Amino acid sequence: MQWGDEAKGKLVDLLAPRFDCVIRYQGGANAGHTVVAGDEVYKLHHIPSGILHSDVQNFITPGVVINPTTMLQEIDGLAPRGINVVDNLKVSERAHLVMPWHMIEDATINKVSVRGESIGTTNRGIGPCYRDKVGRTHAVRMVDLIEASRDERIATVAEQKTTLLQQLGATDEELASIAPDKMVALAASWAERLAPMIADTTDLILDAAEANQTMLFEGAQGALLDIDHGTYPFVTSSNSSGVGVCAGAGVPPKWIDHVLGVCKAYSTRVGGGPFPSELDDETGDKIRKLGNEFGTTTGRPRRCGWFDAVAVRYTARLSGVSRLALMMMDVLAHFEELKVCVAYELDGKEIHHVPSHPDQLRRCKPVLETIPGWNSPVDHARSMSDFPEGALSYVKRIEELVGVPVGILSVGPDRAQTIFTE
Ligand code: 2SA
Ligand code: MG
Repeated sequence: MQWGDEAKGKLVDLLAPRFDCVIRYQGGANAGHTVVAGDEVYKLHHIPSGILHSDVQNFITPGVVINPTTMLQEIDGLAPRGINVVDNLKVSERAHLVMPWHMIEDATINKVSVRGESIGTTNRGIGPCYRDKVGRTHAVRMVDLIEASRDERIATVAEQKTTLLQQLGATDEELASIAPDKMVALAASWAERLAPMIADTTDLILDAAEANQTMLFEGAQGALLDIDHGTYPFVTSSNSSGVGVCAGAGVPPKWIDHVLGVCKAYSTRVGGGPFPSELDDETGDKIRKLGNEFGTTTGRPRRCGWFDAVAVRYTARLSGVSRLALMMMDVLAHFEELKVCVAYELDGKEIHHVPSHPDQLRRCKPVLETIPGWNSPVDHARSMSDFPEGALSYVKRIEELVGVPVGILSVGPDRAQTIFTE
């Protein structure tokens, strides 16, 4: 519901046993989903967070971009921990591949200042891969790996990319690393290992839906990073809000009957872009420390701020959210007072929407409402009656401001630290 890192991975893992399928529909290895199971901590990037449950079928669908090298590393890291990915994951033939040249391009993009600020991408080749997907001429898809024309296709694109990257100022070393013969060999090695997982996921998912199987769609990044509806251009390159499910996974809207909006009890943002409720002070540092707010993929410190009800009300409406999951409540347990952003002041006027121009959003000053802190730990809470009155008032105020009831509260990374409100 925000700018990512709301602890979606924890919830997907927790809810997965109630579903037949868990499905990733957008993004790629820029995602960092942390799942804690007992003493084990899993950091997932490509692999859906349903993978820890052996009777759940996981899918990576056409809207996702895949770096096979890092996906195979992830699979190899899970195998010794007893997680059998190959038998429980299907990867779409239609999904696009993040190629080594996309990583080089991304590093170039990150040096470019857009409207006075760098986007601050994760350097995982995401933007350049989606750009090639939309551009069509230089794209490589999963299905290309298992077709007879593979070597020719890869060599042709590698040559074209070498010319393009030369113009972009890539170094000789970078260009040598994407030499056509190297890329052809790499693609062949990927094909060998990925072949058992490559499938027409669109067909499989439609079959499953028609057979009344249940599905959980796992978003990555956050709704405010959505390419069409987020804080453009400081966004990721996919539809990371709820509206991305149908296009990315290949399911008609009629199959979606419940949307759970995952948000933190405060706000964070990693990378560039305006952030009206940001706390560039000791309070922000305190949230970062208590919440361990550092990027799962890149380790970057996350920017921290108060809960932004203007932004979350927008994304809740956009994604059709029926229940909120309010995460990281434990992090707010040690404050005398808390604030919530209830409106923005833009050029002397109070507004209640997220402006579309980054300069306007940058000029927005948060209108803050002060709420007394409850100042006592809640990480032990296992039912609603374990929460102090102040914490419940905070939750109630967020429900009012966002206009959606809270269905789940989370007070720590452990599966047991999750409270269902009804
Ligand atoms: P990109 O790499 O092209 O998708 O970057 C574009 C913007 O999207 C942001 N973005 C993210 N924001 C929060 N969490 C993400 N995943 C990782 C995590 C990030 C990390 O879970 O911590 O480790 O740094 C994620 N992925 C992309 C990114 O910061 C840019 O603002
Ligand atoms: Mg994350």
